[in-house]
Amino acid sequence: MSMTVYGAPLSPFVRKVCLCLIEKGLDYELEVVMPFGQPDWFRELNPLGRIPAFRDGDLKLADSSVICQYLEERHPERKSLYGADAQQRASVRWLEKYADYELAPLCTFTVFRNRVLKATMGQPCDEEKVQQALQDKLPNHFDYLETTLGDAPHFLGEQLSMADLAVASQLVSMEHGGETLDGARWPKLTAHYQRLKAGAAMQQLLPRELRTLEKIGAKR
Ligand SMILES: N[C@@H](CCC(=O)N[C@@H](CS)C(=O)NCC(=O)O)C(=O)O
Repeated sequence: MSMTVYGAPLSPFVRKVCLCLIEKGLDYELEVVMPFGQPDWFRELNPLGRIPAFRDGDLKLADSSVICQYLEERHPERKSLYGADAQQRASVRWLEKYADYELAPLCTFTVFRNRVLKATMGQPCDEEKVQQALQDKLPNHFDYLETTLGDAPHFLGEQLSMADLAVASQLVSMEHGGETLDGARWPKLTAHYQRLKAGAAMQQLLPRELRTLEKIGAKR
């Protein structure tokens, strides 16, 4: 039986889980559930009411990192996305957490929410907050990621991991909000993002995301 991801295609956490499934070559269905005004049955999948939630047979899970770590352990025969040893697994989890808890509040919950989501709810964009995120807060995070990446193609070196997918997922949301990385200031991180964005997994997801953006009338 195929697995089901519950959530909206424009959520970076849903995107991260879908990228993980695609990279592992696992079949799944996306059942669209919006982050607000969810149906009552969704609370059974995630009592916190956040997307994504996930079902594999009788197993119900919530939280993108929990879901991706489950997929990693449930399918050891598939490509590993958490590294080869304890040290690599720790760095992947650290960077995944960094993306989810440091980048997300800025890239997604500030830039994307203000520039895209608020308009769909008839609310004004708080451009001051967006500029604060872009000018005062995000540069330190991008400096850190640029240094951590170094000259390697991925955060773990040659091997793709959830660290790459989690960071790129947030940068896609920022780009949906009309902002891209400054390639002159963060050349390595920019090249890393462009490679991931052009990759087969992201290309399976982006056309649908762009159609959704168009449908909700987002200016890009
Ligand atoms: N740590 C969670 C974060 C999920 C999350 O915040 N999802 C947002 C949408 S991008 C949401 O559902 N927000 C609705 C809410 O907080 O009520 C994960 O990794 O899955």
